[in-house]
Amino acid sequence: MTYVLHFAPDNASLIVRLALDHAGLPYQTRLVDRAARAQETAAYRALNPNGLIPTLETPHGVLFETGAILLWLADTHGGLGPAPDDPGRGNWLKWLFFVANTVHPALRMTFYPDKYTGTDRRDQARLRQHLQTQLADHLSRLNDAAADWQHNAPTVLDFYIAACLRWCVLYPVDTDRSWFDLSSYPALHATCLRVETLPACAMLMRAEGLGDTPFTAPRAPTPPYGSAT
Ligand SMILES: N[C@@H](CCC(=O)N[C@@H](CS)C(=O)NCC(=O)O)C(=O)O
Repeated sequence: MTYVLHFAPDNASLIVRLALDHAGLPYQTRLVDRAARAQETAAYRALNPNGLIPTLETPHGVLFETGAILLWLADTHGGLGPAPDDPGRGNWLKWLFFVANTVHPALRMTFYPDKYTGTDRRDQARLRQHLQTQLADHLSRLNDAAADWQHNAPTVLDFYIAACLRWCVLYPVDTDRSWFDLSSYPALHATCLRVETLPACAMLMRAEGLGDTPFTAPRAPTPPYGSAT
């Protein structure tokens, strides 16, 4: 059995796709049709009870949560991050968990504020503004700590960070996103550039219609099929 990646274009599944392609691992894909809210169906929830994307089917069971999938792939296959006995492993793990536990959830709340505050638009705007201030701070810290997590070879953490930064530029589509400027974070910009030049990124760009500069100068996706939101 090869892996099966349940994905939607420009969703967090793109990070797992990058990891699979970078490691040269065979996998199939299954589109989660977000336009039809397929992530909420009983069939999808049987795989991922949280109803979120991505999900990865493996010979050892179904995995969900982006950070867990990335760490599992890195540990299972190597070449995607420092091995458990690498002296740099601890510092790398700290920031991997920071991105998975703090940066990604904060972004998620800016994308779907209604799921956290309810339907009042002013509450949603207040939450979003507060989170964007926090995110700018989180990204500064991540930028300043690059020596801890940027390794000689790209790791799944580079993929995770590049995706989060892309989303800062593009989402939510109907709001002011001027709080974010990639050039303010030189180390994070370097990560975007590094990821963008990988063969795995060329595969991702084709598969999900992410344009020529998906991380350094993102544009709205034009996926061959499926929808991002
Ligand atoms: N903590 C989850 C978050 C994943 C997540 O927010 N996925 C988004 C797409 S990028 C999603 O499924 N959105 C659909 C929804 O919330 O209904 C993870 O890391 O896998």
